[in-house]
Amino acid sequence: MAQPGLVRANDVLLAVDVQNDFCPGGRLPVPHGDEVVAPLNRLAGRFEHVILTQDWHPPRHSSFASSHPGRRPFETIVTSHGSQTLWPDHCVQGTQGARLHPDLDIPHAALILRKGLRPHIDSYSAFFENDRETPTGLAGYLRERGFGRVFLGGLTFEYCVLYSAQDAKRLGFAVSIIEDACRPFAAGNALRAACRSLAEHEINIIQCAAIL
Ligand code: VGL
Ligand code: ZN
Repeated sequence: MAQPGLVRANDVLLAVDVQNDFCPGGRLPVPHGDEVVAPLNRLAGRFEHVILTQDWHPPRHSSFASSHPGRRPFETIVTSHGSQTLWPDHCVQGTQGARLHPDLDIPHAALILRKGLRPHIDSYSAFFENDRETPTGLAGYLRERGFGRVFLGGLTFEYCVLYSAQDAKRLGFAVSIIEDACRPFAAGNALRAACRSLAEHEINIIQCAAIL
C-alpha cells in the first residue's frame, strides 16, 4: 500500500494498552511508555473513529509467573496453545495499574475493548486470544462499522501492537503502525525480528508526521 496520506472517513485509530502498569512506575513498565500519550492524543484529533484497548486480567491469570509455583517473571512455559512468556502480575481488573494513563485524553473514543479476561489463555492481540482462533469480536465491530484501514499505536510494540496489526492484516484490513506512537519493551534482536515480520505481512510502518 502507498503512504496513507490524510486520514479518511472510514479509517480507525486503535490505541493499544495505554495503561499505568505499562508505564514507568507500573508493574510491567515499558521504558518511556508514557511517551506514547501525547502523540496518541494528537493523532486522535485527526480521526473521527478511535478505539482503545485495555489489557484486563483476572487475579491469578495464567500469564502471571505468580500463578506457576517455582516460575519467575520472563521465563517461558509451553501451554496447549504454544509458548507463553510469564509476566509479573499486571493490569489486574479494577486496579489502578489497569487504568488508562490519566493523561490519555480521547473523549470521542467509541469503544474500549478489554482483552485477556479468560483465566487460562493470554491475549496479546485485540482480535484473538493467543490461540489465534478465539475472537474478541473486534473484527465484527470494524466490519459492521465499515472501517477499511486500521492505524495502530500504543504499548507494547512487540506484543499487543504487533499481534493486533498482524491479525488486522490477516482479516483483510489495510494496516499501518505509527511507530513513533509506540514503545517496545526492549530494543534489539526481538524488535528487529518483529519488524521483519511486519514486512512479511505487508504492514506499513509510518510516523506521526504522516498524519499530523
Ligand atoms: C502486553 C505483555 C503482557 C502488551 C500485555 O500490552 O503488550 N504485554 N500483557
Ligand atoms: Zn497482559
